[in-house]
Amino acid sequence: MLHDAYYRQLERQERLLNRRNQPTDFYNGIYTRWEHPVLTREHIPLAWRYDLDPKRNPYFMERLGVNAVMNSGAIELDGKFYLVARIEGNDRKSFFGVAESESPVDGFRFWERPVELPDTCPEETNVYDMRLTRHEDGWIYGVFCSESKDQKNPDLSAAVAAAGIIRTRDLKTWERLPNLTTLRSPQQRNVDLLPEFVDGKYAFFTRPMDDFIETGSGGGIGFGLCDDITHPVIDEEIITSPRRYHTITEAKNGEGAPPIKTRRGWLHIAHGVRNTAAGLRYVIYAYVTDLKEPWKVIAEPSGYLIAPLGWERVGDVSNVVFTNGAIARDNGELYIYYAASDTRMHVASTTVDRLLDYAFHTPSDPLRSRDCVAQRCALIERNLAYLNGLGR
Ligand code: BGC
Ligand code: BMA
Repeated sequence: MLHDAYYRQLERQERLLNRRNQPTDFYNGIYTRWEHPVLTREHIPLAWRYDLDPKRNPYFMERLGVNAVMNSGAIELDGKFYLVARIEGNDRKSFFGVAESESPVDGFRFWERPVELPDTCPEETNVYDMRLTRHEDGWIYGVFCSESKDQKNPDLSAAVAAAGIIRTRDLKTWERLPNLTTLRSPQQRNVDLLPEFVDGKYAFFTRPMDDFIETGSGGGIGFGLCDDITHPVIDEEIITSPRRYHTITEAKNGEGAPPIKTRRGWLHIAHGVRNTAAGLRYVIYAYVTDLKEPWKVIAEPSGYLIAPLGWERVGDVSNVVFTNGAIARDNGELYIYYAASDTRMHVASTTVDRLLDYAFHTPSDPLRSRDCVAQRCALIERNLAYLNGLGR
């Protein structure tokens, strides 16, 4: 006999998992925001949190609580949608779990067990934020952050971030490769693998950093090539999307979902960070790079694509939206999975065509108030002239 509370919790969870999602009335013409989060800690199977045996757990209490479900990699396989979520226990350690659905916007259910990464780094303390790339070499790669205590620094919080790499064909069996070595950057986070070879080499978007938190001299999102993915070393990194003073990327930026191949270029859905009196503010922005020379930015709309709105603003790390997974379907639909405030996963939907229109026709940032107001006045003048023309 299971505990009464088990049946009540199960029923509650089933209601949540079967709940249909619907678009909100948020409008900007660029994407649709959906009402309900696609994954929360309430989606975590009860068997991952409770001891179900009433003899061992007479009070039916959580033995291993889950604090948050966020920053998920995303992929479509054989018509089904998969999110490889970052699940953070009450103990602050993160791990990965695969959630599957027939629909891109609701119905996500975790598989029976979380992912057990091959343990190849004894010093590794925490893993998070997996980016999934279906590579033309036939593998699906997961690139994630592997974090360890900085043994050289006596500061208790000093840590080292590196890019861990695993690969799979079915999201079930994972082979772990050595962590990425970037010869010129001591630390890495937010690394994405491009789905195609460049000059016959594996191409990574990186985020050079001097330190665990501060990017320091790291000028923005980097790009580098590596010959052998089983011994991944990048010598030179060049900067693609730079950080800029008094923009949404001033403090940091980094790749989000792995770049999406489109007829006009590689579409990037990245994140930018600025510092404020209330702490770091994370927003999502988009840019496009050249198909043949993927390090060259060819469209750079100004400002953010998605910023925390309403209840998205509140959570464990408030004022954050963060993405590391999107699904571009063969029919042109595009689903951007983003976490709100390091707490839960949301989805926004659009199409690749719409985002390309956004990327190529949103003016770029002129960087000064004076020029920004001139840019806006030019829009207003064109609109007044247009409306006048209609009146005639
Ligand atoms: C956290 C990440 C965070 C990073 C930098 C890590 O310890 O787990 O969520 O992005 O620190 O602040
Ligand atoms: C980071 C990321 C994310 C997180 C964000 C906000 O640097 O790598 O894990 O969502 O900070 O805390």
